[in-house]
Amino acid sequence: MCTLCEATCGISVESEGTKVTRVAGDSADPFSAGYICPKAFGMKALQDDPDRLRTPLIRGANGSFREASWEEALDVAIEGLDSVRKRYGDDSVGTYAGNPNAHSLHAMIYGPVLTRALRTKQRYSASSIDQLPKMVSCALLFGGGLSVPIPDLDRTEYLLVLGANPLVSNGSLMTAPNAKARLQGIRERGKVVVVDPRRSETARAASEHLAIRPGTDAFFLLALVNALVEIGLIDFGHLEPWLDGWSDVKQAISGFTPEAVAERTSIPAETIRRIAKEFASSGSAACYGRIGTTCQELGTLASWAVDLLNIVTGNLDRPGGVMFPEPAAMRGGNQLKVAGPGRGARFGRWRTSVRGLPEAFGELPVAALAEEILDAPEETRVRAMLTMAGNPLLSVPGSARLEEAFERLEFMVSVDIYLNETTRHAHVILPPPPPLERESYDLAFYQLSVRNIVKFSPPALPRTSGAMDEWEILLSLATGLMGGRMELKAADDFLLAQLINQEISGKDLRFSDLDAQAVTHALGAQPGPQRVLDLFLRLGPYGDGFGARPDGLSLARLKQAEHGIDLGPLRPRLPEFLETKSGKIELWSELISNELAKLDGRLGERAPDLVLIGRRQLRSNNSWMHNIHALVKGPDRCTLLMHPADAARFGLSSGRSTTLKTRAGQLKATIEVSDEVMPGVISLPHGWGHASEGARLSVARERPGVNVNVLSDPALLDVSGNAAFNGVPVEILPE
Ligand SMILES: Nc1nc2c(c(=O)[nH]1)N[C@H]1C(S)=C(S)[C@@H](COP(=O)(O)OP(=O)(O)OC[C@H]3O[C@@H](n4cnc5c(=O)[nH]c(N)nc54)[C@H](O)[C@@H]3O)O[C@H]1N2
Ligand SMILES: Nc1nc2c(c(=O)[nH]1)N[C@H]1C(S)=C(S)[C@@H](COP(=O)(O)OP(=O)(O)OC[C@H]3O[C@@H](n4cnc5c(=O)[nH]c(N)nc54)[C@H](O)[C@@H]3O)O[C@H]1N2
Ligand code: SF4
Ligand SMILES: [Mo]
Repeated sequence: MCTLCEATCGISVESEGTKVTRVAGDSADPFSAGYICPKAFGMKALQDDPDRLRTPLIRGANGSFREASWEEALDVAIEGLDSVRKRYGDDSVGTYAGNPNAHSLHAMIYGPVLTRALRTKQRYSASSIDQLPKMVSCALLFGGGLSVPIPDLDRTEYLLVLGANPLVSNGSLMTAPNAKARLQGIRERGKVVVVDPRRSETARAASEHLAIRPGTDAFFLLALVNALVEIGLIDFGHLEPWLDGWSDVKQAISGFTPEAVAERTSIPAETIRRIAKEFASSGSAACYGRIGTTCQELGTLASWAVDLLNIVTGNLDRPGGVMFPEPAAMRGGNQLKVAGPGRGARFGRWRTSVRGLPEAFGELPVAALAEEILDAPEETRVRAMLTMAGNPLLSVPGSARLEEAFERLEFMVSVDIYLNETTRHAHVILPPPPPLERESYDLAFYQLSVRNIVKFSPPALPRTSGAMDEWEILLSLATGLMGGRMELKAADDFLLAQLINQEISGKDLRFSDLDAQAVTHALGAQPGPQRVLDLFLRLGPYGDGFGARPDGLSLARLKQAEHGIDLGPLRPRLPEFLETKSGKIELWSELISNELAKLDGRLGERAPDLVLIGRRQLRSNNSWMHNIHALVKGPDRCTLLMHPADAARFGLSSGRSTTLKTRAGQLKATIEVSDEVMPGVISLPHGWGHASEGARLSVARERPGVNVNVLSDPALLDVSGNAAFNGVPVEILPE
């Protein structure tokens, strides 16, 4: 399984000894059927990359790194973090978990163990620069942040896409290998409409593209709902008995008519009316929004409005609409829910000390990290950081300030495979093996998949001798920080015993008669992530229940299915996915009411003259695959797209560079004039800017590009605390 993005494509890896000779698509994979994208070949290049770290590094007093033994590096890391914590308290150590954690079985299980060991409230992750608004809106509507409805891509007759480019990203919050073919299938059955300020690759392959002004998706979506009210096409269908709050919503949104929002969105009223009618009268329809709708100032409201449209047309939780996957192994989320009222959503249990931004799902918004290091009062200041598989210095808004902040840290540890823009600030870097040297199972993304799937990949290659596995690194740090390094097998046995108790005494009473000792025995003595996965699978919805259902799933059985097992299309799950206090779908809430008031205030506002949005590229993977020659060769891709009319008014042309300025910073970018973007909108990809002194990225350095997040403004946030990368007002400075 390729672990580079959410699509989870099956790959076949051929090797001679420890050398990969070939990577190809696995045509027997029941989900991806042989499909791969160019990044999959990067798995081999990543394995071979001489710059990839293979031994721990310790930074000396002169600032340069030296290789160290695992024992020494772990001791220095633990001692350094512990000493800051002893001097200033638990919250003086911050943690940041980046995107690749979600793709690692090891990190998914042992990362949280390490974070808990630190006992800090200063926890950050890439969630708050990504999907947090969708999690908040799902928590409000359904009670759980991971209860995200997924488009039933293979059955829907009408797909309305806002701010997503699955032909390039390969799908996100929508695990769907070969999105291109699946979208083509929808076009053959019906229609695909893409709403995006840029005529993206997906827009070009769609039936229709609507260019929308950045940040105005909530206006557009609510106007669609209003148009349906007006023509009498609201039809909740099977959802009717489960809805709460529609009359409040209906009243609060009534001002956002197609006419009222047309100019603001730049989509004509008659087009809005037509799309509304098409969506509601289609046999089935799914509305789907991604980065363009989450990473904007009204991200939570836009994400909520996406599902409002699905709900008022009866398309939630039915085939061809948006549905809730039922993963084989994943604690929490959609799995093994018991119908009945739940605890509902709670946010803001603690706050950042400078801006008072609320906690959500146990984490704080990472756009606040720089000030928590630089400006917080002495007593609450962050003085040390632990980063795990993250590159915040290229990924988080306000990079210049964050750089200054990281320079100020007293101590820093990074678990990472590269010495890059972020990890160069660390005192100790601990590199896990590359993906092909470890087993994988996607605990996160089958929670978000367009079909129910299970796949397990054993390590494709033997682990390099002397290397430590990712789980061993994380658990060693955790035990060290909990009171002293412990023998790993004993620590893992202890952890497993805790998990077994949680699982069999959980709210699902199906397993309450299981005996913990028998379960422990059945899972075997070999420590590590595999027996934890086995526990999850066996107690999961398809599991063998340790004997209760003899033909059910276990890891041993899954291993026999080399290419994975297709568990079938998504099935309706109402009401078992509901965890709201009322036990219903709660359409109305205080947060939504406040956001609607905000939206109302913006209706009459003039749009900024020029705004910045982002874009992804097929051969790029956020910030960290740019050291692979095959993926970066060719012309410079870090270009600023600008509409010909804007180029003319600023006197600019392709190939020239210009200085851009925002409230957060300024930088020079190379122009690419193109009518792909709408007038008044410019686009720059993220993840570039590899010119940092001291990073060990010899290939990336040759085509450094520029770091767009110098321009992104840490003050532009959605109500969830998520960064608004899209719709940032920009000025072009005269040369
Ligand atoms: N302007 C702008 N900024 C954005 C975005 C945008 O659209 N526009 N998108 C945002 C989004 S959606 C995301 S998810 C974030 C990503 O933000 P981050 O997660 O901070 O950054 P990545 O580029 O994914 O960096 C991954 C890091 O993990 C390391 N790594 C890779 N594989 C492994 C592994 O197996 N184990 C370990 N321990 N380390 C590994 C890499 O060397 C790298 O340092 O960026 C966000 N930033
Ligand atoms: N090749 C590749 N694949 C990736 C990644 C990668 O870096 N490279 N990153 C992975 C990650 S971490 C993620 S989160 C996913 C993201 O997956 P996607 O969200 O599908 O990817 P993006 O390219 O960020 O698409 C966002 C789209 O939103 C548009 N947009 C910008 N502002 C607005 C707006 O205000 N309204 C609307 N309607 N549209 C807007 C942009 O023009 C862009 O086309 O991709 C994943 N897959
Ligand atoms: S789409 Fe590409 S990067 Fe994503 S899993 Fe498939 S092969 Fe890997
Ligand atoms: Mo992401």
